[in-house]
Amino acid sequence: AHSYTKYNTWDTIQSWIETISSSNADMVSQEVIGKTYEGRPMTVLKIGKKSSSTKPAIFMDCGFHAREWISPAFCQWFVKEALSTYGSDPAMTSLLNQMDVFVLPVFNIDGYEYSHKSDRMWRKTRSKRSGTSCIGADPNRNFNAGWCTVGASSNPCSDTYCGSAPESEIEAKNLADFIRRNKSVIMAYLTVHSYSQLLLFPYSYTYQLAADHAELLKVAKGASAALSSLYGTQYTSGPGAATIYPAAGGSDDWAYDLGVKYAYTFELRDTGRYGFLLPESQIQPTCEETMLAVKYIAAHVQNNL
Ligand code: 0X9
Ligand code: ZN
Ligand code: ZN
Repeated sequence: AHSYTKYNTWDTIQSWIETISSSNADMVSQEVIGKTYEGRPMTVLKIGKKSSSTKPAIFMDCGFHAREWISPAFCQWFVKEALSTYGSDPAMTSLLNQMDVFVLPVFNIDGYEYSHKSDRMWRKTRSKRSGTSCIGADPNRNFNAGWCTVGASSNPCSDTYCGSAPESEIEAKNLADFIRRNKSVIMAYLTVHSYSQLLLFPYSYTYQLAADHAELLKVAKGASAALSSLYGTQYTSGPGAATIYPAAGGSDDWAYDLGVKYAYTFELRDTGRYGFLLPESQIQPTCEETMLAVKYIAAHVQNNL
């Protein structure tokens, strides 16, 4: 059965998507943005008060990397929290009245499933290619942002394989197509990973500072402070290249260069004690503190529409 404090399997998440949509039909709509390599539907949930005019939006995805299980857990938590606090929490109410939040609960569904069934430490997609028995590409090296120039491998057997071309992975193409299609309304792009307790923003494919560096840093610092106010969890924020490592082909850099100014990558708990194997007992505190950071960013975006 589905639980917000457990790591749910894809089947459970898929039925949760149906249930949460039908029981909140006034606030939630679904769009299948395409299928994964193995044919699973990638469903984006649009959360917000229905409106006759088109609303500006925030896009958030989880589950890029298969083994980062806390990430899909956060997207599920976010949807629950958004729906259950709309109407009582003034910030959430105002946000969802004025904006929509697009949530893709699991981006790399095939990999997520594989990490449950076969290899807990799987990272990549599950696509096959000719000439090698190695499977998958790193979806966060597969976007068209300095593609495969740094911090990525052209070896299909590597965990950071950039793929045969930008958007060679169907999941990356589906997401990029959705964002291109909705470019005029998407004001922020949030992508949730683990672990290291970082809040990163462009660039990662170069050490050059983003044109909006000062604002991105200020908002990241504010969001990190909001996050730590709950349990004292410390986050470091900064541009990806200088803060974690240079790595090209990421979705954050790609979205930013497309024109989505507020492009952030979260690296959730912890700093390495459990790493990707974060105990289920930490799902609730991790999600509650991360909500504060996401809401901080959302409020800033809302104030700058
Ligand atoms: O390497 C990554 O893709 C991310 N770290 S992880 O441990 N979750 O794999 C960091 C992504 C930072 N952004 C870019 N490299 N564009
Ligand atoms: Zn990751
Ligand atoms: Zn809560």
